[in-house]
Amino acid sequence: MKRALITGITGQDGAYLAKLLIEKGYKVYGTVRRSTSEKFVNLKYLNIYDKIKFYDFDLLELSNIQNVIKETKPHEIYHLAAQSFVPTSFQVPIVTTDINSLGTLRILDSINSINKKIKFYQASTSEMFGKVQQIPQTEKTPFYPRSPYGVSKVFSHWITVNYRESYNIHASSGILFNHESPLRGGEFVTKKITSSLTRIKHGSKEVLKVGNINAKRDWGYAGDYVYAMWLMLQQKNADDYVIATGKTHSVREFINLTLKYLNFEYKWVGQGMNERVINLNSGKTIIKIDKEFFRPAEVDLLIGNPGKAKRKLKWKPNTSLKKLVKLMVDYDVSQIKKTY
Ligand code: NAP
Ligand code: G4F
Repeated sequence: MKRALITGITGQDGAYLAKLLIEKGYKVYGTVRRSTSEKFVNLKYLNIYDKIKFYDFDLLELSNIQNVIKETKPHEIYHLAAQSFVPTSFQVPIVTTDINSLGTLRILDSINSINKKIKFYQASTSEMFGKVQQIPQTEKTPFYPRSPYGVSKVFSHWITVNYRESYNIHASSGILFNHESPLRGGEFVTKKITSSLTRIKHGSKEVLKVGNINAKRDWGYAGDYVYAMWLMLQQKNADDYVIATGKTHSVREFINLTLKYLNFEYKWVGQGMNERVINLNSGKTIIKIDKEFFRPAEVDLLIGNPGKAKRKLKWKPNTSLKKLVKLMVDYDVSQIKKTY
C-alpha cells in the first residue's frame, strides 16, 4: 500500500487531494496544527475524516517535521501547508516567510537526511509571476512577485529545484493558478462573493464590500488541479508544471456570473470607488467598493499556459468558470438550508 503524507490537509486542496489518494488506495497521513476551533469541516464534508491518520505538525518546528516523516514513512509528500492569504502576508511578512520559505526547506532537508527516495510535491503559485513579464505565463516566464507571499513562494519554488538538482530528489513544483471550490476559504474573493450574495438572496441585509474588481485571474476548479499534483509524482522524472485553464476573467465578471446564477435583477451604477451594485427588486445597494480590500501592490492579470502539463502529464482542466460558480453557489445554498 502506498503511503502519502499531506501537509495542510485541513485546507481546500488538502481535502480534495486526500479524497483522490484514498480512492486510489493510498494510506493517507495528514498534518494538522493544533487549535481550539473545529478544523475538519472539509474532510467531514467529503466523508473521509475517518480514513485519515492525523499528526500534530507545525512548519516552524524542524524536529516535529522529522519525527512525522520518520513515523509515517511516506512514499510521497504533498506539501500544501502555507500561510496562503496574500493580504495577510503584508501584515505578517516574517511569519509568512518562515512558514512558506523555511518550512519548505525544513521538509526538503528532512527528506534529504531521512530518505532521499521520498517523492516531493511543492505547491508553487501563479502569484510568483506577479507583475507579469509575459502573457500567457509559462514555466519559463520570469518571476516578479508583488507580495511577501509571492516572494516567499519564489524561494520555496527555487529551493525545490535546487534539492532536485543537488541531491537527485524527485521534487516537483506545480505552478498552480487560482483554483476554487465549495471548500475554498471564506476570505478569498470567489468564496466571499458566492457566500455573501447567496445570503443576500436568502434575506440577509448585509452589503458585500470588495476591493479591486478589475483584477483578472485564471480560475480553475480545485478538484481538477489536485489530480495534476498526483500526476506529477507519478512521472519518471521530477519537473515543474504550470496548471491553469488558459482563460482569464475579472473579479467583476465573477460577480456578474454569480448574480446571474442567483437570478438577481441588478444594475452597476457609479464610478471608481463609488461604483456599486443595486438590487432592482429592493432598490438597495448590495455590493460596494471598499478601500480596505485593496492591496499595497496588486497582481493585475494572470493567465497561464498549461501546454506542458497537457503534453507531458496528459492533464487538462474539466470545469468551466460558469460551472465552478454553480458548484460554489449550490454548496452555499445547501449550507443555508442546513442552518435553518
Ligand atoms: P489553504 O486552504 O489556505 O490551506 C493551507 C493549509 O496550510 C491549512 O491546512 C493550514 O492549516 C496549513 N498551515 C498554515 N500554516 C501552517 C503551519 N505553520 N504549519 C502547518 N500547517 C500550516 O490553502 P489551499 O488553497 O488549499 O492551497 C494549498 C497550497 O497551494 C498552499 O501552499 C497555497 O499557497 C498553494 N496555492 C494555492 C492556490 C489556490 O488558488 N488555492 C494556487 C496556487 C498555490 P490551518 O487549518 O491550521 O490553518
Ligand atoms: O481571491 P484572492 O484573495 O486570491 P489571490 O490573491 O489571487 O491569491 C490566491 O491565488 C494564488 C494563486 O495565484 C494563491 F497562490 C494564493 O494562495 C491564493 O489562493 O484575490 C484575487 C483577486 C485579487 O486581485 C484581489 O485584489 O481579487 C481581488 N479582490 C477584490 N476584492 C479581492 C477582494 N480579494 C479578496 N480576497 N477580497 C476582496 O474583497
